Amino acid sequence: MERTLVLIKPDGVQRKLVGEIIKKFENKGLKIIGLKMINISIPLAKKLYEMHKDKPFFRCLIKFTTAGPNVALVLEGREAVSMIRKIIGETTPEESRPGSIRGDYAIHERFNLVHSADSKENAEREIRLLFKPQELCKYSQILHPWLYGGKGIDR
Ligand code: FUP
Repeated sequence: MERTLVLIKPDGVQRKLVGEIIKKFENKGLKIIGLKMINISIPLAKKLYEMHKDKPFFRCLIKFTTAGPNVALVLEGREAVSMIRKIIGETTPEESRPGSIRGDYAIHERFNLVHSADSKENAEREIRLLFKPQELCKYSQILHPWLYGGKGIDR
């Protein structure tokens, strides 16, 4: 099953939207396999966003990412990377559809509450940056067949 990295950014924590945001992922059927609150150091923030290092907003982005605690999650599910990008919405809040996290709760492109990896490769890279292997939990969920089908339900 595909997995990906999500960060609830410092604005999400300060605005008390952590529960609301996690609820969206859980309601969709995604499984939480890693979860922690972290202060991201400046060097780690620079690694996380290294693809943006030449952008004019890089310095402000690093300052913002390190301005307060983040909540990091590893979520697992079918097509997790693209499903989660849809749930989050577009980078620019005005282009994000109502119903998406940024569409409903964000008003500025930097203070857009949530980050999620944009490809499977980046998801694995970001998971490695933020979680130790032993911090990820393997477990089965009783709901699984009601989300994906299984013996006794559709076969
Ligand atoms: P996304 O994948 O939607 O999180 O967006 P990007 O990877 O393009 O950008 C990463 C972060 O850079 C955004 F979440 C917010 C920040 N950013 C700015 O601060 N200003 C901009 O003009 C664009 C992005």
